[in-house]
Amino acid sequence: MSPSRRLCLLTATALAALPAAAQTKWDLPSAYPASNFHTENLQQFASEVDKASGGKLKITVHANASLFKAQEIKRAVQGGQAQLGEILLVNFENENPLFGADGIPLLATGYPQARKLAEAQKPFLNKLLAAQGMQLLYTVAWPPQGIFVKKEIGSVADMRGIKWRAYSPATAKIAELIGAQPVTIQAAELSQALATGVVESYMSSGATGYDSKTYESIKYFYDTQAWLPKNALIVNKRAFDALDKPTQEALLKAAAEAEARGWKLSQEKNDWYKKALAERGMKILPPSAKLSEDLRQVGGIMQADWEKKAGSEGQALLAAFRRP
Ligand code: PCA
Repeated sequence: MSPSRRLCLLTATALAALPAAAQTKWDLPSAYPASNFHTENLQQFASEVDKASGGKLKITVHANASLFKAQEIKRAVQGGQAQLGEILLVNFENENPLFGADGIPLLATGYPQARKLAEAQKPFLNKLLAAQGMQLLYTVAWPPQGIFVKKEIGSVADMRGIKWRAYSPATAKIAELIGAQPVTIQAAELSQALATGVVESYMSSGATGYDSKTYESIKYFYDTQAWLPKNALIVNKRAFDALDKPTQEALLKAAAEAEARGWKLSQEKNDWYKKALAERGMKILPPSAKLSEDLRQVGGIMQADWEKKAGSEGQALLAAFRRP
């Protein structure tokens, strides 16, 4: 065989082997239902990565905590059991208080402030995650958090003794401060906990109220707009580094677009979710002056606590947030 013909054959063999060898498959565990706006955003992100990488990177979204529980996703990404995953940042406040800056009641209310807090928090998250072998791809806020409760309330004293669902250390702390009984339950198990009476009240967004069919057992939602916690999409650094340069760029570009789209979706769907709850029989009410004042006091205690734990880095984060 002539050398040029041998080269030709080799090239043909190499090309034939290329599609299979060059395709990478990633798993993306998430903790919320497929119809939730965060998950829909992840799906779109995955299909855009597929397109932009020419089919080289295939990401499968595993919704509703079907692969890992909400609290386990971060460790799974760190250990490489999943190459990337969506986490709720405030769940990791006990590991480092900087993860929980967006869970402090009434520090940042409404979308413009939440955006500002996200920008202030980002460099700290980048650093924390890098030290753990991971990288931040994007963050998107949940809609503002309000109180789901079975009866009308005028102050936090009206919630004393009730069974309160917590999703994070901070929401458990609120229960403690108002004299309620906290039970930690991830979103994927909330509708069952409500139906069986394990919990009778909680703070979260209209989105989770809708996803968990809370209107079937609870009639009141107090729209306190107390904070906007964020989901974050994180990737294992080794998995990221193993991608070729164009695929890495495709991934980062799709992530930046998903971040912009996600914040917009969150804000647009906030009203949609509240309307959907009202149509299903819930009363959506503003908090009374006394209830607002009580929550402000709770927030003050929690912020002081957080500042003590977060030290000088916490101060730097708050200064960045307050910078005009
Ligand atoms: N929903 C999630 C976290 C914040 C929110 O709005 C939950 O309730 O678990």
